[in-house]
Amino acid sequence: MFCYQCQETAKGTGCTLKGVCGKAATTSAAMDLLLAVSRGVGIVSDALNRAGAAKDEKEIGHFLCDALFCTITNANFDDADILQRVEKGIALRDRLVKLADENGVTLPERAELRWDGSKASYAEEAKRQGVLRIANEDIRSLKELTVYGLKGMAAYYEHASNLQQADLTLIHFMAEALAIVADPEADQATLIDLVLRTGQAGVKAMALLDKANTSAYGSPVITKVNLGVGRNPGILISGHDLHDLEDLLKQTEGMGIDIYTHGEMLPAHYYPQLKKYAHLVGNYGNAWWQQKEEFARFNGPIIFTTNCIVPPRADANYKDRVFTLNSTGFPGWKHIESGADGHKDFSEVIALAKTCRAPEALEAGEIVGGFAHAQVFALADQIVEAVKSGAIRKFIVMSGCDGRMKSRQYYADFAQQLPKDTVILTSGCAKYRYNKLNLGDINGIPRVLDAGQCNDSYSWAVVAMKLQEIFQAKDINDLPIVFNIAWYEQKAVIVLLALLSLGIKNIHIGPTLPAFVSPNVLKVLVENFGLGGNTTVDEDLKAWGLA
Ligand code: FSO
Ligand code: SF4
Repeated sequence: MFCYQCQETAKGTGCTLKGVCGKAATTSAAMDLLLAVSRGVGIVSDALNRAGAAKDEKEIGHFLCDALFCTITNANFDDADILQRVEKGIALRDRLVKLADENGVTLPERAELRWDGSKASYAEEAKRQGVLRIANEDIRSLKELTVYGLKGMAAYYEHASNLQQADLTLIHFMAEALAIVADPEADQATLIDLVLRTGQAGVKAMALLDKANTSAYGSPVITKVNLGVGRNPGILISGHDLHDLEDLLKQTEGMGIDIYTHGEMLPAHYYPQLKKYAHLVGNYGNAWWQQKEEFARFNGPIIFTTNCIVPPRADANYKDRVFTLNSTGFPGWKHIESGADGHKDFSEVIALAKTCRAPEALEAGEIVGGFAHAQVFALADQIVEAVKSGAIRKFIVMSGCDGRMKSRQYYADFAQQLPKDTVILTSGCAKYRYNKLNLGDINGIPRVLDAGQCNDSYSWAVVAMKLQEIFQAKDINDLPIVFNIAWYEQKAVIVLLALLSLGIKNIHIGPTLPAFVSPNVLKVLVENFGLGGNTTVDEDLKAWGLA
């Protein structure tokens, strides 16, 4: 196997025997195969799009998003579940090829279309279709950068489509991008352009999800979230899909069961139409990587709506109480499919919860969040005044992910050592490094403003554009905002590409630079965008004039 798509990749270069995330070589092969089949579907769909031929757009969109999403780090560890997608994909590809034939559409000569899809050749084909099939490291780097961006975009699209939002141009872009990735002749200039276009499409995908979430549940508002526990049995829900949480809240109302969020689901508490449920009682625990210890003390059922899954220890006391949804999966865990009406039936989870003890408290107190763009705009006068008076010197966007590496202590230290006249703008699970540090406020404005999930980084781009307008700054980079982003998986890749496409420069990413960015591609990113890695807290504070 070879996989270097996340920040924790082995030795900072690539996982080759087994993933640091727990991904087995067989799972990696199944994912390589699924990505190849997705490229196949992309190639034919793209050709049909260009010819204006009618086809089942919903099926193609669903297949591509689900396939890409399930190969994201920590989303799916179930080989059989991944391989049934391969089978589905081959059938879809072949149907599309037939359609192309009937419509007189010429298809390019590609390995992804030549493979017959026979089960006997799975292992052999997976070997041919891995990341290292591309010999030139710069071409490989640009193609993988695109694919990882597409994975993040697919995840966001899936959530938006669960809330009945759609944008066919995004699905068409995914198909086109996959077709270019499959083209052995695609040169560096084409691929650099493709990376930037992926970022632009990423902005659209995040805007679509923002619209989906806010039109269904209202705009996030300032909210205090309880960190303690109650006496009722609980159900813990993790991941990003708000629609699944709503289904669960509706089905558990008045049953004496409390619902707790974990990890990236924390921002659900900020939405008026979700926080109105009295039995959505609090957030339990921290970022994804602490789940083994935290789940062991929860006592009730646990639901994964999306990544990030950490494989449990063999003797984990919770391993018979976990359920996966959507594109996620884990061998031995129960998977709940959506019904024909797009809703999920949680009765099995609820029946189990009734037999469980209440959760054990991990901590007590409250944290504050809910600062997505609408809430920040509502406070605009106060914020602008604080900037004009010098009470706020700088905003530091510290969005992104948390992870296991010790070097991530940097983010807690950086937050703590920031001067008191600075405000942290955050989103994603990176916040767990500093959202409980009590960093105080500036004239009533908290020094850590949490917009929400990783996709809500979109809010900070919207806020930056608004501030540019208010301060009549010529360039968005003239504002007192700097970006110190923590990354882990591929959703952070689409967030980064989206920020770059909006013209934001001098972004620092850490705790390490991506292994999949080759030295030459890095040079392009440094020269054009001033992108760089983080260094030490002292040096970075100095570089931003904050020491
Ligand atoms: Fe994973 Fe975290 Fe939200 Fe990331 S829980 S790591 S960018 O924030 O994506 O899924
Ligand atoms: Fe390794 Fe990350 Fe790939 Fe898992 S997702 S196999 S940890 S590079």
